[in-house]
Amino acid sequence: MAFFSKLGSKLKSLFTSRVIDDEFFDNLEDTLIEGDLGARLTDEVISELKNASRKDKSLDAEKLQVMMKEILSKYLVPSTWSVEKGKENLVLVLGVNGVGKTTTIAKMAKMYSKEGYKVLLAAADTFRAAAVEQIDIHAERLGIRIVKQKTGSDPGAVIFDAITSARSHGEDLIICDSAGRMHNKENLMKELKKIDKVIKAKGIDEKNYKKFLVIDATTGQNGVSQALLFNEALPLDGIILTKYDSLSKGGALLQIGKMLSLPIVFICTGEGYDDIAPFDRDEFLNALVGLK
Ligand SMILES: Nc1nc2c(ncn2[C@@H]2O[C@H](COP(=O)(O)OP(=O)(O)OP(=O)(O)O)[C@@H](O)[C@H]2O)c(=O)[nH]1
Ligand SMILES: [Mg+2]
Repeated sequence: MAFFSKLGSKLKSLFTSRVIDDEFFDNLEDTLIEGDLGARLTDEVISELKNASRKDKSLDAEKLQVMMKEILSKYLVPSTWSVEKGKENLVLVLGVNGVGKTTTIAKMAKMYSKEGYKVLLAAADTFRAAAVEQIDIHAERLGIRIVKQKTGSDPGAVIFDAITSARSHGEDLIICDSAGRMHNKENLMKELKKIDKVIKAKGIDEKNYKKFLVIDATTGQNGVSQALLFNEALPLDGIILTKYDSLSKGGALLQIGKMLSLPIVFICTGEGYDDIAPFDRDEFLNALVGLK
């Protein structure tokens, strides 16, 4: 999968064109801040690299670049989640409006059904007009069963029905859409907690129930606040990064990793159904620090 990290291309030219001096570190610092790594993580990277280069004068730019990759790698944990065949698995997809929840759900549905799983979609974004229709169109195109009610109905009830329905039809994976916006943030968080209660009350095994937050790679710093907010309402199990194909920087993912140590499940790089892949840390970091 090809990544186009803006941060990566800046770092690549910085690491190849310069001698290691104060100006280099100043430039590096500016680039990392601009790439959404945030002040704390940037400080950590700069001071570790400065220390290393002070201790060992023979460290060239390339070695420092590799070192930077190592520093950052501890904040990106690949997910070990997998769907357990023959069991009830449920994924609740969360995120603010427009990040790519519904598109990602369609991608996951296609991917897992291709792998031989029986997938059921739950249209639990009942808040936004046309949201039900949107996921329904994907279900139709992909030939995947969907449980839905009309706009304005209770999202918890939709998921309740979906679980009941999956039990009688034998689907192994239920993927639930959710609203990205309500009248206000408090309402949204309250609603999500209610949904979570319904899922637990239905007796889905906790180890097969996952709450994944979708983060848009182009939003930068905002993605960090979103992760903190959702995680406070409902403890998250992982992050899905979308839109890592346009002018994204990707640094926010590292900040989220540093603050919440959440595993990264998938990276999405386009609007097509197949533009999704499990998170590959090495590949991601090479692109991010400009090593490839
Ligand atoms: N370039 C690119 N676009 C994407 C990606 N994922 C989603 N999109 C686009 O982003 C827009 C919003 O996607 P949706 O899936 O509707 O987002 P959502 O989170 O469900 O939005 P709401 O239902 O309004 O909360 C659409 O135009 C998608 O085609 C991606 O990985 N790359
Ligand atoms: Mg949607």
